[in-house]
Amino acid sequence: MGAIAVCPGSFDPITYGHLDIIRRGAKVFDQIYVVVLNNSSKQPLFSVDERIKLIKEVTKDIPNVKVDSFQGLLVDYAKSVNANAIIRGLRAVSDFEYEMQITSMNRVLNDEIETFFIMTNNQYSFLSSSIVKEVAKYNGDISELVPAYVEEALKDKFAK
Ligand code: COD
Repeated sequence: MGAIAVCPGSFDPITYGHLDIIRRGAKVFDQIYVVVLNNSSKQPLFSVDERIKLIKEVTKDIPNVKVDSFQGLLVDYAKSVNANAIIRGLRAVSDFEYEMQITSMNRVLNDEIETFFIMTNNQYSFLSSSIVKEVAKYNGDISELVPAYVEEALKDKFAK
């Protein structure tokens, strides 16, 4: 069995920052499950099904990526797909405290699963789904921030 990793997130919606982490992770791990966690307290713009559709479309050229969703604890999902690694992206020092907290909690819950951090590509260090939504809402240019397919989905959402 190869090395299997889970790449969890809200992905509301997926951005070039996420995609960069997924692509780089896919070069190191044999199989990556990109999983939309469905129990966030945040009110999402896109439904879980819409987010999955967007992720599937923009990762369709990466053969060792599977897309899924889950409600519950990340470590339980990881166990269910035999993953022993979690991949997270790090943008800035401001991400560190939060990441440290969830990594430590996950280790308490299951110490067989190791978390790996991938440093953001400098060009995406400012990028988040929230920023993309904010700019898209006011018709700003987001073509450098998300794939064209996601850009269209955002335009449709805000046109309604
Ligand atoms: N560059 C690099 N990485 C990036 C960028 C960027 N521009 N943008 C986002 N990322 C990374 C983030 O750092 C993160 O690692 C990943 O991409 C996903 O980001 P988001 O914002 O879509 O998702 P989050 O951080 O809101 O996801 C949080 C989870 C849903 C994973 C977390 O809350 C969770 O595990 N929930 C399940 C419940 C659980 O198990 N709880 C116990 C542990 S506390």
